[in-house]
Amino acid sequence: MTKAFLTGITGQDGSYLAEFLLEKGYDVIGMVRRSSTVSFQRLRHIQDQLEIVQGNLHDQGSLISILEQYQPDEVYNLAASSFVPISSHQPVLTGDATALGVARILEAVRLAYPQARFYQASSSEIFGTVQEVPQTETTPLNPRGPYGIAKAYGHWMTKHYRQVFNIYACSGILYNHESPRRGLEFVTRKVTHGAARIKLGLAKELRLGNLEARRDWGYAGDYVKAMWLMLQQEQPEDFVVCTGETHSVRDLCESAFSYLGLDYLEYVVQDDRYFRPVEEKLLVGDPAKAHKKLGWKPTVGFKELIQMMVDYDFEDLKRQI
Ligand code: G4F
Repeated sequence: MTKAFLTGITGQDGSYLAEFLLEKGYDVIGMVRRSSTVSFQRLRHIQDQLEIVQGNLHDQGSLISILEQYQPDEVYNLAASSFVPISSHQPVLTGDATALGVARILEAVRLAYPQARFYQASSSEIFGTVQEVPQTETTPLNPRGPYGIAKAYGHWMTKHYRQVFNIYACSGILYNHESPRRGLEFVTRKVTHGAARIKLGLAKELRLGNLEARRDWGYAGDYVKAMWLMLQQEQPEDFVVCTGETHSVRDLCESAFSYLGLDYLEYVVQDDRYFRPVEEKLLVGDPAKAHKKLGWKPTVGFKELIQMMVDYDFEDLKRQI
């Protein structure tokens, strides 16, 4: 049986990837940090098929022992503190987990099981104030803010271990990817959940930041397939993974509210509290390399994605009333 080891298994991407790998017949081992409140909410339907191990990206020894014990064929490093604004309030913690955590897990691979193939969850945030539009795998990195800077470190370390230690290591430079399993603090889910609450009479308004901010939003279930494909190639390489299409937060509101028969202009309020001090503009990727070399293409478009999320939130909230 092919074995995969995942950090970040309890998150959105971890749950979709675990599901995908189980369907492929993998033995899936997921690392969780010990805490009194670990949430397995996204894994409940597959939890009995997973092997859950205690470990921590802050603890080098725990990573080495896991790699020694399980000798996984594939390692997916998905764990990170993923909400960008929080990283400005916790720059040291962000650096320790999202940057040094990558070095620690790569060291564990090198020392304990260098045959493993390694996937690093890189991010479009590494491009920061973009140096070209659209961004490709060769666009210079120019991150701003602790999150992007930490992800850029992880990105370069992955390249370093590939080039210097000959480890099959690659980074997926993923643009925003969403689903009904997205955290409520991210704008897509905040909007779909907020619109569903208003429709059900549970709220009267939705307070958001910059409605003109634009992002490339794809479906997380599609993006985990690209992660897996990256580890099935002959040579390890980095790939930009995105739809190549951007929409504004305003478009997002329009789609979600109109799907529920509502006019977003009557409910959405712009609130300074949710504006970012610096807004990344023109984050637009070119997925041509992933299309060509991986044969990967997104299957869920923007409107379909938003409708899927609204449907989920509406039904879920209705059940709770
Ligand atoms: O949903 P967001 O918080 O995602 P963001 O910051 O783009 O980061 C996500 O995608 C990155 C790239 O894949 C990942 F690296 C990262 O871990 C995370 O998954 O915000 C999206 C946009 C921003 O421009 C923000 O200013 O929405 C704008 N926005 C407007 N009003 C808001 C709000 N964002 C949030 N979270 N809340 C608002 O009220």
